Formats: sequence, structure tokens, C-alpha cells
Amino acid sequence: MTTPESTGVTVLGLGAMGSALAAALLDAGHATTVWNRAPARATALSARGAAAPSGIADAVTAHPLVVACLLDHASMHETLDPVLGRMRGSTLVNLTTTTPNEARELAAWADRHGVRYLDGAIMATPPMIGTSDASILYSGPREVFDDVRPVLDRWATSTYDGADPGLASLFDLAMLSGMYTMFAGFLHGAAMAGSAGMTATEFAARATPFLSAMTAGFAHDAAVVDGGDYTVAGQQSLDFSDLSHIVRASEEQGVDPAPVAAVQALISAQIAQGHGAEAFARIYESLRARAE
Ligand code: FVH
Repeated sequence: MTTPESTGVTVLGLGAMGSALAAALLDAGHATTVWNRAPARATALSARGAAAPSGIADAVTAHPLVVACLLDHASMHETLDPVLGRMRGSTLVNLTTTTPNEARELAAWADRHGVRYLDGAIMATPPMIGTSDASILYSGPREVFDDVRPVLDRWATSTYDGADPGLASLFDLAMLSGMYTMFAGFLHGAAMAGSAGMTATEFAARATPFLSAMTAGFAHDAAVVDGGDYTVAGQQSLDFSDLSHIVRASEEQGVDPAPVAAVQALISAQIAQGHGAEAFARIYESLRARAE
């Protein structure tokens, strides 16, 4: 399948993100068919020239390329189970957020129905779609990615992460895990400073330059982890990194120490195993142990 501008695309799911994806396709001149469970959400796109059949079967058979951007894994099955049998030979690009195993299950389900499946993970907000700030990760068969790439590139910088359909989701969720725990740490700090009357805005102004500078340490810790030697000289040791005083200070101020206590638990586990003199980055080994 080739995807020049004239290639039609069906978009299923017209929430904030699905609508942005469909609008970008219309902007680029693609014949676009849209479908949403609540039909009113198709009105604005229909006014811009999108076809909007009322039945899902008409939508998924309108074009050989179908893009889904629904709420979750369950809504994928709820929407497509009744019609997947009619999509044999089509390509399904799924941009719905799922876990890696849910993406793998959807890939096998599509394969059983003779549907080519590519999984995608959007690293952007709806207003970013169609701009150079947007990024979307993909995984699944390379030839499917290559075939539909001209359409994918309408939305964002497209990155191919490998044949395992779970990889796009895994790498997306890994980055979100880093982001959310970083924000939780910031908000915990804001609550500690707030216990003495500092506003969160004032704390943000002070914390942002410091925390931004600290991110330079990611590459350093990554090199230690990848090198597998936590004893290399010049590292901040786990003994030195003991955070029990921060946990205590938080409690003294009446602030829940949960985020920093979670880090302290990882440090304590490594010290208990006799690694106190080794680098802080060694907490990676405690986290990784759950996967083995
Ligand atoms: N919005 C964002 O910033 C993020 C960026 C990162 C990736 N996410 C994921 O994209 C998926 C869709 O997100 P969304 O922002 O478009 O979400 P909503 O605006 O809440 O729209 C949800 C759509 O899903 C439809 N839907 C929900 N349940 C069902 C169902 N059981 N059967 C069929 N469709 C369903 C819903 O339809 P309706 O309620 O209007 O009838 C909307 O079209 C999502 O995976 C994000 O994690 C976006």
C-alpha cells in the first residue's frame, strides 16, 4: 500500500486527540472518513469535508488505512470486535494508549483477522499535532511502518522502535514514569516549603534552575548503569545518599514523605545487601530485580 496525499484514511475516535489527527489529515489534503461513538463529535470535521458515516462498518471499509484513537484497550475491542472481520487486508494503526502486553494482544487479534497492525504511542498534546514539537513512537512490522509513513509524518516526527508491537507503548510509558515521578518529587518539595508559608509558585521559581541542572546527571548515571560497575571512583555513594533526614524533616513539618520515602526504601534495600559504598545509581538493580 502506498500513501500519497490522495490516499484516504479513516479515523476512529474523535476525542481531543482523534479530532486533532483527523484535522491534520484534512489540512494535508487526505480524503478522510471519521467515526465516533457519540456522533455529534463528527460535526465540525464533517463541515470541513470529512465523510462521517453513521455506521462503524461503513467507516472501517471506506479506506484501506484505519487509525484508531480511542480511550483504552477495552474500547478498542468494544469498537472493533464487531467489524474486524470486514477489515481483512486493511492496515490498522492504533494510537490508543495501552500497556505493552495489551498492544501485543491487539497485534495478535488483528493478525488472526488478516489485518496489518502498527502500534503507536503519542508523545504530544492535541495542539502539538502537525507541528515539529510532536513525536509519535511506532512498533510492529517494519514494512507496515514504511508503507504508511507518509501519513504518519503528517502528525509528528515518527520514530520506529522495532518489530515487537509492545515497544512503542513500553518506551512511551517509561518516559511518562520518569516524568510523573519527577513532578511528584517537585510537588513534595513544594509541600515542604509550603509548610513554612512559601507559595508553590515561589518554590517553582527557585527549584526550576536547580532541578534543570540536575538532569545533566541522567547521562552520567546511565553510563554507570550500562557499564555495570557501581564501584567506580568519584560516585556519590548510597551511604552518603541516605535520605532518612529528608524523610524526618518532611514528617516534622507535617508533610507526607511518600515520594522521598520510596527513594529511601530503594537506597536502604541496596545498603542492606552490602552495597552502601557503591554508587546511588545502584538502586537501578533493586528496580530491575522485579523484572527477573
Ligand atoms: N489528549 C492527550 O494529550 C493525550 C496525549 C497522549 C496520548 N493520549 C491518548 O490518546 C487516546 C485518546 O485520547 P483523547 O485525548 O482523544 O481522549 P478523549 O478526549 O477522552 O476521547 C476518548 C475517545 O474515546 C472514545 N471512547 C471511549 N470509550 C469508548 C468505547 N467504549 N467505545 C467507543 N469509543 C469510546 C470517546 O468516544 P465518545 O465518548 O465521544 O463517544 C472519544 O472519542 C487515549 O488513549 C489517550 O491516552 C492522548
